[in-house]
Amino acid sequence: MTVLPVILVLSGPNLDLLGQREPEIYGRETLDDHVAAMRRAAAAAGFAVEHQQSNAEGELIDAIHRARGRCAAIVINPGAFGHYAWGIHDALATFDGPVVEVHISNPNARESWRHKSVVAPVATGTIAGLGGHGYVLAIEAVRRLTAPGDRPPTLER
Ligand code: CA2
Repeated sequence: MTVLPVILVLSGPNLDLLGQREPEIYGRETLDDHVAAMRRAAAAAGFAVEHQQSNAEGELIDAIHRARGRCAAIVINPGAFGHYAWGIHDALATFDGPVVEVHISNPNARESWRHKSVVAPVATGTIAGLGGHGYVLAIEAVRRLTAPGDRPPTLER
């Protein structure tokens, strides 16, 4: 049996409510829909997806700790934690593989308190404002970031 490398996908607070409110900002798809799309994209690229949603910062930090040395990459939509949760920043800084930050909306086009990301400084890259498609793009980014000889030029240094 082949064991596929695992991408840990983390979803922060309130993202469990996707599809139920504010569809004009976050779309009509549920979090389960996004995870299913990521699993399909990941399987096609030879990865497995492990997903965890939590409304508690400590649970997300624990999940990042468990990923160290075990998961190939982390894709994280930290939700509102992304704007102030330095514990998540510090945990991600201890992770050796690529970290892709995803936001469904474009926080930079919204209220000023959403303009700061404490995850961005420890992320390999950020995808924002592209709706749910950003999640699938994040899987493609992980594929490229983990493929020898297929890394974006800015990371070849
Ligand atoms: O655009 C994103 O993905 C966000 O990470 C979503 C967060 C927000 O605080 C960030 O600034 C940007 C909020 C997620 C809340 O999700 C809801 C889902 C359904 C209804 C209401 C909120």
